[in-house]
Amino acid sequence: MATYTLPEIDWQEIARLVLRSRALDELEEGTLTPQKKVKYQFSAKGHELAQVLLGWHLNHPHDGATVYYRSRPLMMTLGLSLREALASSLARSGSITEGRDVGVMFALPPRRGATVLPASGDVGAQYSPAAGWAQAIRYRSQTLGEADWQGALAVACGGEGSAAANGFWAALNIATTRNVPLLFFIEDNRFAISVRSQRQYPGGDLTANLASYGNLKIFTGDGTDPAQAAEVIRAAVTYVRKAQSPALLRLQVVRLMGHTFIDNQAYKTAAEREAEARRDPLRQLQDFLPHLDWPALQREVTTELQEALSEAEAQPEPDPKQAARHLFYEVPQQVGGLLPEIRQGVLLPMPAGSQEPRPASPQRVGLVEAVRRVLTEEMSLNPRILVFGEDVGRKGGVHGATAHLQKRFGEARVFDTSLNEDGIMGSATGMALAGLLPVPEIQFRKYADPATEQINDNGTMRWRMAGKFAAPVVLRMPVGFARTTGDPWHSVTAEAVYAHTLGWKLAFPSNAEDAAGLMRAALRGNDPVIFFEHRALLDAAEARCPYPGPDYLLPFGRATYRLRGAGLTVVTWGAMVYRCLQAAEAWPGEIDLLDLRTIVPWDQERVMDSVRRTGKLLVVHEDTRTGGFAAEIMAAVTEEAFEYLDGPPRRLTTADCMIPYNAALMDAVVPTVDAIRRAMGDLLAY
Ligand SMILES: Cc1ncc(C[n+]2csc(CCOP(=O)(O)OP(=O)(O)O)c2C)c(N)n1
Repeated sequence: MATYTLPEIDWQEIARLVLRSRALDELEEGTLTPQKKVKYQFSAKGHELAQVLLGWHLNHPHDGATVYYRSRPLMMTLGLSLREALASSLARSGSITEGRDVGVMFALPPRRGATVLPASGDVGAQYSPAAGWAQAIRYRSQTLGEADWQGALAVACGGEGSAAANGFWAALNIATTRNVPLLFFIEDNRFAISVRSQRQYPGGDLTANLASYGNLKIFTGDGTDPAQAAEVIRAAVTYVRKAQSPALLRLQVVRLMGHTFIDNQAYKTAAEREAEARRDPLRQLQDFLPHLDWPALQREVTTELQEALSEAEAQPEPDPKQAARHLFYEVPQQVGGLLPEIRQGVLLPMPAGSQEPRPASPQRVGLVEAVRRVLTEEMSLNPRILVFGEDVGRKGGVHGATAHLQKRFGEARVFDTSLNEDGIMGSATGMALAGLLPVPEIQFRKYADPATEQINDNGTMRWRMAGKFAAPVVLRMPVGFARTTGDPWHSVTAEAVYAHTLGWKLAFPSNAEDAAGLMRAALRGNDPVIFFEHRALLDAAEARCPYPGPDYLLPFGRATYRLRGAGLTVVTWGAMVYRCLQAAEAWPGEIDLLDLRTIVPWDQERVMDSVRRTGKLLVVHEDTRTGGFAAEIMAAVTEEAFEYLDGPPRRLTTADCMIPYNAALMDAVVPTVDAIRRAMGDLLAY
């Protein structure tokens, strides 16, 4: 642990930090919230001491912490100023999220030690990103040999209620199976809003239930008792640093106020509330430090707070014109992905690549082979890329996309995970925040369902943090029906769902050349990308192309013409490209066939150009009809090119049902060549 020394506890400073948090809560509860200047108030009263002591120990420059809405004392210990805290509560500029998120939803670049990863409003979602950060510590210190990462740890904070959520169990599984340095820091105040801990897990004591969990060291203590809290927090942090293995610390604390300001705690008895008040950690700290000049300290804090309030109130309101900015990369983020270290000169910039395919040989490769080659080439160039998921290691993936990668790059970079999509995606986010480039695989599109929360939170992160944080990840998943059959589970495409998921780019290549170019663009980009690999095309003859070379990069948002014609614009993507090509053989020279290639962003300009020439539009897709992406394209064409239309925009899609197993049933609902031909004929004749 070359870079790390265990800090001495400066109790006067601990007292100041506890008092600051207390005074801030009381200012909000007593004045700012009743005045409606603060809209949501989450009091940390009763949790402060435990959090301040934790923050005190997170002094390694590569520690990472995930927090929740009650974590402000921890944030202030890690360097959040009172002015920033107040500006955040008041939704002013100069706040952490520039008024975009609730005032206690924080993140912090490293100031006094730990980086704080962007908080999620989804209870339980904070855990697996911390497991990803912990894995990055392992990878950067051991595999990349970066000495300054040695001895770092990740910590994830949450209430006892959060430990009932899926996200907690996903992360517990990921952290313990990968055995990474993660401390679960559970602040147990016995209530999740009004629900008592006995309803969260049997007996209400998390640690009793976890006593025999493998690779998990358990610590417990009273988080309101200064001596005990300090000792157990120090022991837990030291254990995780030294063992580089997970631990869970359950601290019993009290929530002295309601869940939020408007919660009157009518569900607690008077005796319970009195008992909680007697355990107030501030009172216990005053008894523990009788020689401290508490009145003087209180005066200092009051003055500081008044000054901070004036400064925060003097901050302008955020500019409404900027409200929708930062969904995608436009300004370099301070934390996450490769870019911050490229800007610091630690990493070389990613090569620009060539937009011209330059095949070295006319030999054609399949789509999945193209993806594998790009991964191999980019992993050779960039040691920050990690590939993981179910069966991707020794087996090489159930579709073969990662075959031989583990042998070539080693188990630290290419590895199997537990069957845990929530944890796969969440840990990918944490790894990306710690400066890696994760390329997780989800085995089939449908099985990304359990990862939805983490996919959403990753996608919105850049916007939520006003451009300061981002976690670029390339998330690969096979989609669509197979060559000879379909079924409701393995054949889902549902790209419209991800088109509606904020902050993700979405690639849907129809052939090997496009797949290679888009995968390289994704890996050299600075935004999260969902990369669809169509099952019927993985090794299909029609999707095979000469490999376009190790530099080829196809920027997102460029549709391509597969056919040129003057009578009808057909827009499609994925496997439907080939059905449309076949159908169009009936109308030589008539069909302007556009393969969209990426759904987010989609090439509006080229679609409009084409419609302006042909006056007619047919959109064909494999996804279901209602709310499908065809509806978006038709709406845009109606808005932008209405006066050029010589007929109603039409769509041909899968019916609103799942993909059936029986081939005849499948043909009855998925657009077939015949159905496409009929639709083309109808529109041409219109
Ligand atoms: C996934 C999800 N479900 C429900 C909520 C609503 N909610 C917010 S806080 C909370 C209680 C959490 O309690 P606990 O984890 O014990 O933390 P505490 O507030 O007691 O510190 C609930 C149900 C949410 N934000 N996210």
